Amino acid sequence: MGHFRFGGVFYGVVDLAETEDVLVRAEKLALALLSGGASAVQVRMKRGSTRAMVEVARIVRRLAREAGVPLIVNDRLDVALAARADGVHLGQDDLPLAEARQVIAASGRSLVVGVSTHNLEQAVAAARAGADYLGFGPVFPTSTKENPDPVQGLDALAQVTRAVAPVPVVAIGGVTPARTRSILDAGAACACALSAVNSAPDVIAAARLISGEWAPSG
Ligand code: 3NM
Repeated sequence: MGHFRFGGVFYGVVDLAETEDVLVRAEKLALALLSGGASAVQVRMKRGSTRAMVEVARIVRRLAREAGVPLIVNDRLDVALAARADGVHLGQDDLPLAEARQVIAASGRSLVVGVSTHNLEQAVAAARAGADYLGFGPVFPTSTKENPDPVQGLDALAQVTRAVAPVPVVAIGGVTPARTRSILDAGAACACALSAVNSAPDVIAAARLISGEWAPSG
């Protein structure tokens, strides 16, 4: 598969930190992110049962399909396949890319595979290994991720986007509407915000502030 193309610049994450009411929360948050113009939605559940993850992914998949945007499942290729997601996003400690590709090939399906990277070396390695897109961060300080890697900054982001082009880079970590322009100027394809959008008083409005920042063409 060639590298992936996002239809816009906001990558939304249905991040479910709690284990209560996940189905209701997932539906509500996914709807808001999609209404706010997300061009991809990821389901991220660090806690909770595998069964709940599959149910959540199915709910979000239905909404994403209606909106015409891809659903990506974080960490778990089995859940992505079971819920017929469009892609999987792998961290540095998850299934390695080559093994993930083998499992996907055996399933007879075609999935987008994104890989989280936290420095230039990891980014170049993931691009060489054939990731469809890269996550890169934390670009700015974040309090959402447990044990985040060292903050990379905009200059490192620009270096990475140049080094891995044309593989699209999704910038993550401390992303806000106000920081989106600088992120896109550094060459990122997408800005991925968790707390700045999902915890905003008006999630749709916060998402729109990011998705409205179209990247320069070319
Ligand atoms: N991954 P917020 S930073 C999930 O560096 C995640 O790869 C990161 O949350 C990475 O937008 C992060 O609230 C958390 O800072 C991003």
